Amino acid sequence: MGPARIELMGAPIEVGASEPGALMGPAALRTAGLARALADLGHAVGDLGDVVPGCAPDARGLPAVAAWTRVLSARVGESLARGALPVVTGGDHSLSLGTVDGALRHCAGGGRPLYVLWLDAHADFNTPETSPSGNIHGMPLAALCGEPGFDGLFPDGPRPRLDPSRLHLFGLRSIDAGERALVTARRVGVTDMRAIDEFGVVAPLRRVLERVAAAGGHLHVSLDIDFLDPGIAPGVGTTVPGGATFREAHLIMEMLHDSGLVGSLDVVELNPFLDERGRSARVLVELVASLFGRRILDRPTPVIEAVPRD
Ligand code: 6HN
Ligand code: MN
Ligand code: MN
Ligand code: MN
Repeated sequence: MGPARIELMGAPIEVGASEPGALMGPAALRTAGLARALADLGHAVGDLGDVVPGCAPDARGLPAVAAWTRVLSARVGESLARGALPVVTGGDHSLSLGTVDGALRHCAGGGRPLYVLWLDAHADFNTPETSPSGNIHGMPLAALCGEPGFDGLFPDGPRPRLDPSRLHLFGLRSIDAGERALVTARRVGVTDMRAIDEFGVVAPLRRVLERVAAAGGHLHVSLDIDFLDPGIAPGVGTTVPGGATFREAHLIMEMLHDSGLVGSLDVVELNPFLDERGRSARVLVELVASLFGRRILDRPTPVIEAVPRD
């Protein structure tokens, strides 16, 4: 049983990053055939187009990110209320301020706990005070968990916070000193690359999924393309060596599919300007298709590799 309907939305935001180009990410994922790949699996898929923020196109800094956060939170909330599974493509990782806020509000309304699996080379747990770069895409989790310094970012009124103990960072291999102190103090779950090298992806991920299942939770997955090794996904402004292999990432996607727990998904940080002939976009389409049920044995032999019959 899959979701009733998958709703794709583009979030061409790049104000949260210093490297320009991520605003082309949603377009590149369309060109790489994301919607078709999911429809070919038998899912009902709607591409709702790009989300439009209520701010001037040249707006910068926190006010611009706040405009994106508000509209994305509303769109994700509406999608979940329709019973659909929203997939938001970016765009830099500050877009998750909106998508996770929307999922948090939806879950709070239904009395369900929200869990977040953050597949990323980075912790994205800086505050304006701890950030060495000032880039907001390195801060969304601190803001969502209620750290100070983010006034005016979220819609007005009371806001459900992300419980840091329901957040799991997976694939971590680059963290700033200030955010490391916060991640430790807030008891965020971490499976860093060292743990993956030692134990593989299966045992640590299974523990995360079992917790979500036992709590009857909604799992929001945020896939930052820099989780992957730059050798297979060079199209991102913040590459860090030593990332996940295709086989590791693929297995994670299959486990997520089999769990049936994923309720919303972000695919972020693809920067087509830095990509090589669409490789990174294609890898992302392949991984997202696996998360939605494509199996190794369903993949037809590419014509070019087929053995001639006579
Ligand atoms: N991302 N920790 C660095 C910073 O500038 O705060 C890198 C953040 C990267 C953000 O990859 O989504
Ligand atoms: Mn729901
Ligand atoms: Mn990130
Ligand atoms: Mn990252």
